[in-house]
Amino acid sequence: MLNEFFPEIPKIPYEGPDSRNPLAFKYYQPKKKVGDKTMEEHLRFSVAYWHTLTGTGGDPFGVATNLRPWLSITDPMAQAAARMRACFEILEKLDVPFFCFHDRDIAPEGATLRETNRNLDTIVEQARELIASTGKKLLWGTACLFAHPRYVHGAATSCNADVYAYAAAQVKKAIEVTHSLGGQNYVFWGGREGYDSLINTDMGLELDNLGRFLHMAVDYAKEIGFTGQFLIEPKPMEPTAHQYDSDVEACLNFLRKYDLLPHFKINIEQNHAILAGHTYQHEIYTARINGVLGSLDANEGAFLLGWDTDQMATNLYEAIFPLYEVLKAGGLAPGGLNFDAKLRRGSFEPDDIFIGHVAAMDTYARALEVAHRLLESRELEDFVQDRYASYRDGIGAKIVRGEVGFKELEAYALEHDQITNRSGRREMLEAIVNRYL
Ligand code: XUL
Ligand code: CO
Repeated sequence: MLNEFFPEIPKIPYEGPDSRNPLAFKYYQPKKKVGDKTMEEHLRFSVAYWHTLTGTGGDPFGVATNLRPWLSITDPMAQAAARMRACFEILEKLDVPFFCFHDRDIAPEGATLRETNRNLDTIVEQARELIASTGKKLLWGTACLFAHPRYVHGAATSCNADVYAYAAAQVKKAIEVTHSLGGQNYVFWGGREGYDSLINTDMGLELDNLGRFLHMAVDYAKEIGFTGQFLIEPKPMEPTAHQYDSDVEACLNFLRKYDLLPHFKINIEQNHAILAGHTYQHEIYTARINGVLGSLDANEGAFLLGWDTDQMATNLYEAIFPLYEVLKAGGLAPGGLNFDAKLRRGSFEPDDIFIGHVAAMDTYARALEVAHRLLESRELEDFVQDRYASYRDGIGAKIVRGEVGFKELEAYALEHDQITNRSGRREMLEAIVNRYL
């Protein structure tokens, strides 16, 4: 096992719920069966390279705080290589099967696009060897189309066609790299694809251009034989005032309008859902009933703050219903559960990386068991089924079968205008859920 950067951290053991060791699992047992799959098969955990390896701990008000062993290496490529080795050490010690990255997380930009591509190739070669020797896998790759100043006005929705072309070249390369590492998905999060103000924006052209861009990606993937799942990751705001892929429903509309629906599913992030004024469950449920649930970015936003805090998910209750939806959808694969989460700025010591992931993995493992028991019991399912019983026969069945119009319904209503409703029993159901915690 790799043991270069965190010699004091062992491979995280399972010690069970009574353990008081922050570096031990209380609930996550990869091979434990939950229903017909193991925890590992259900959860498909992934470490997010940008937060866990490249993140500095800096925030808009203060500089970097993270203490990381590889930061003493000053040569940028040597430091990038060290980070990649550290990534695999983390994956092995945590028993996490997957990782995700943006192209620029793993290798630094050079002076030219050619040099940048060469840097990327060098680190990708190293990643390929580490994948081969450890059996770890790439859940998804993506391109960072938002950090560099060239993307100040967006990438595929930039007002500048040269930027559009550069972004296309970058995504082409990122898809090639993802393909070459056996990546199972490729993500498009609309970094700066949106607007700050409509006063200087041609929204129609920008959206048409984004549609064209994604078609080019689909065509190119086909050309090189990349069969991984393309995913769009919605977010309503930040960094722009309005992000075009604002929530699952907006993405569905966009994908339908531009004939992209057959080629894309959705990667749903908790913090983005709550910024959109939705729950995580709402977004996953919406994706499920529209057949586009692709993958999850599992994190937690601060409910009192209006920005993307990307906290490690440790709130058990908040994790249950997302997994309830995943179970109802029949699972996430080839998607997974990516910890797009950063440690708090104050949690800056190297072992916080492990403590944070163990806490989040245990949260999701325990939530999975709760969600599974709840679903198996059918306590909520039966209640909901009964609540809509009026649509199974009589006039309701005719509505569902499309056999009646307004005239027939008016005739029915005139004869049945004394209406009785039944309680929705929300509090009773919430108390039922509490019994499963
Ligand atoms: C940004 C975000 C991204 C995507 C990948 O809010 O979530 O890190 O997950 O580009
Ligand atoms: Co994300």
